[in-house]
Amino acid sequence: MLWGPPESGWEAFWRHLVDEASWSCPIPVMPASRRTFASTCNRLCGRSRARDKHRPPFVDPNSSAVVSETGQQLQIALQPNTAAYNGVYSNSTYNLSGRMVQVELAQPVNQAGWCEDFIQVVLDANNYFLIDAGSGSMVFRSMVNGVNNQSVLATFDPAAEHYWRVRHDQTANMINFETSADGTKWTIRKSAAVGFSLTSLRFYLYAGAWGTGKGTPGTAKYDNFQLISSANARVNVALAANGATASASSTYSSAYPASGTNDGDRKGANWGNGGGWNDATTDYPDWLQIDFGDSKTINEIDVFTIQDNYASPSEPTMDMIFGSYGITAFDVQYLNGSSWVTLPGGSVTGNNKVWRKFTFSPITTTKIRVLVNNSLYYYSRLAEVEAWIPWCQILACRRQPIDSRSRSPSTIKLDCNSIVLKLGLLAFNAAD
Ligand SMILES: [Ca+2]
Ligand SMILES: [Ca+2]
Repeated sequence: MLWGPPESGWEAFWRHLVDEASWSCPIPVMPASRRTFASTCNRLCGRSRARDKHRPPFVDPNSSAVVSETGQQLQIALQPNTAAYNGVYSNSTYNLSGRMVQVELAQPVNQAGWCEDFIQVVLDANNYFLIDAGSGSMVFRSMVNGVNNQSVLATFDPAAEHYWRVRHDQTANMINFETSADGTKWTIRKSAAVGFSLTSLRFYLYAGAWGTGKGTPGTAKYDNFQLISSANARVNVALAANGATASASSTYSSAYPASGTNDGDRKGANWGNGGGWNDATTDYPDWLQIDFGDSKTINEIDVFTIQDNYASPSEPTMDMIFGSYGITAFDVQYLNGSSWVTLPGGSVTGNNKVWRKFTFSPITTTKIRVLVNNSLYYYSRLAEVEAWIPWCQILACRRQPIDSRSRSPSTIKLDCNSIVLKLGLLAFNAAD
């Protein structure tokens, strides 16, 4: 029987797309119109929801496709020669703004025909994003107000398209459909305008077969489902725009203010006119401090000193070196209670790099500083200081108990830097 009614957190319900024979609407004929199948389903989904707004579409415990969790993988085993769909979806809704949802397709169903794998990000039956692999090809679909905008990748390679994701690019306000062989390097397969509100979406993972099914349909295996921030959504808590304040041990004049180091410009443009900090003493140490204004958890600090061509600086790269005015020895520190502590690996000597990046296990603090022990040409000079929060601080990610009926209540894994929502927390249970 079905679990009822929806509860907070993740909980899976059986999702079953009814056998084609029981549909009242025309069923597309394999293979040319396979691509219209999901939209047909979703028309029916809308009808289903009209009966019970709390239920996802096609919740049906009688699907022959068997959903299970094995080794923290979601597995959906299709039955021979049978048209049936099944899977799981998030009971809670999530905000996709500035985020991306991704999954590893550890094993696709038989690609010889009739059978398909899906990830779907759903507002309602007429508004959703979908990635689908079936019959050896892939579909990337943006459905907005019932209008289908999709692209087809003619050849689905399970190794090359091993990871799938739907990513919201917040800067461009576009949805990107992407695939990856290794989960690191991604290829954009389709981009589409957002088209509907992203603030309250559900995630579906399912698989199935239509038509006559297949004699050996296989089993879909999904793993490493994640909802994480899009790359451009990281937060620099050192920015004045984010509430931080910069101060310094001394300032040469009002033309070289500490506030030049947390204005978002790494180059130090407008040097001598507010673009960066220059201290007032020819001895050391000096310090440049960033007060976050609140306690923040960070795992990366970036320090940018002045470029040789300070009158016409370019965007810094990790390889850019200086030989004229930059800081050559410094400690990157954070406030621990009332003491300044140097970060692991945060003590630098012999520096000639314009940009130094420091990454470390997350720390929580209210202030950081750069303690300058030496520099070229008499004074300490900094163009920018950044402090970045880890992914897990960006999401309002809740580690909450799994439904008590789950057989695997201990399989939640939250990785601090990526927030891995292991599929084991999808609390489906075949016995229910
Ligand atoms: Ca700056
Ligand atoms: Ca000094």
